[in-house]
Amino acid sequence: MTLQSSISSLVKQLASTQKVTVLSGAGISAESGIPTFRGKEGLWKKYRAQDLATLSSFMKDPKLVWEWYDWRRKIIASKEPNPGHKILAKWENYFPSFVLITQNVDGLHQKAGSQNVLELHGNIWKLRCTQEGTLFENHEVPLKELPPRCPQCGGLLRPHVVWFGESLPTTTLNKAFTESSRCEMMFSIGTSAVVQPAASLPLKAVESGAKVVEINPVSTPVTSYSEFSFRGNAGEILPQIDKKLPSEHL
Ligand code: BV8
Repeated sequence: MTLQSSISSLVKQLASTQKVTVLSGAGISAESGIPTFRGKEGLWKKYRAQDLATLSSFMKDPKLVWEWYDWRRKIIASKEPNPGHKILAKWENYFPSFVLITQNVDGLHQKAGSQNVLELHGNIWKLRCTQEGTLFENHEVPLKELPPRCPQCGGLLRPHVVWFGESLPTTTLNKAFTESSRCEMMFSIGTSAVVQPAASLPLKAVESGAKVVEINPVSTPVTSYSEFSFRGNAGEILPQIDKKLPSEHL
């Protein structure tokens, strides 16, 4: 099947699909110029992302971990959403039921106009007091001091993200599983599908009778049970799908 015939076949099904759920990963922000988590560009100095994104790394050297987040915030602040983010923002109002679940912490889906985003792993623009749990929205680039201190109690602030070995926000995770089990079509976009429990969401969808659509330049554990698996960039494939959709959903 050619790419265009696969897209036409998908669009035929999408035109009558009421409930769509999307799981996005770092790959959807790649075309905005943001390094993915496991790609070679995901390295910072000589460290691997997954080695820095842990509570133990933070407790051992909060300044080092904050230098890494400050570096990421600087990159993200200078980038814009790409067509992939924008199509998903448009689909939020196109499909009768549309839920966007992201593993990303960059906030680009919201910047593209997505209103209700389930952020499984938190948000890099929020800081949390390690003493009192107070949350602060902070867009300073660069941060004035590293590590930043709580303006209320002087305690250490941490990024409001979920590190490896930490539990995901319960309400958000439960909603993500519920929406994955009740959708008719689940898109897995730009994720290597290795990080749990997020990576189980497409499987949950297919076990509940949904069809899975993957968009990724390479195959992943999701590929084997996808109805459609597009080997390409999200910023190119999503607009091609959108272009073929009827202007109004049935
Ligand atoms: C937890 C926030 C309970 C920080 C991140 C089984 C069950 C439960 C837990 C585990 C389990 N097995 C192992 C675990 C532990 C661990 C885990 O999953 N480890 C893996 C690596 C084996 N999970 C956890 O620790 C989770 N916690 O389960 O709590 C618990 C509690 C105590 C003890 C045990 C369990 C917490 C996980 C959250 C970690 N935090 N981020 C930060 O960002 O700084 S995860 C990090 O990985 C990012 O959020 C990232 O989004 C996420 C997933 O990665 P991807 O998004 O997929 O990105 P990646 O770079 O890997 O891939 C990019 C893809 O895009 C590639 O496939 C590429 O081909 C593609 N691509 C590239 N360009 C494009 C593209 N696609 C489309 N278009 C393009 N242009």
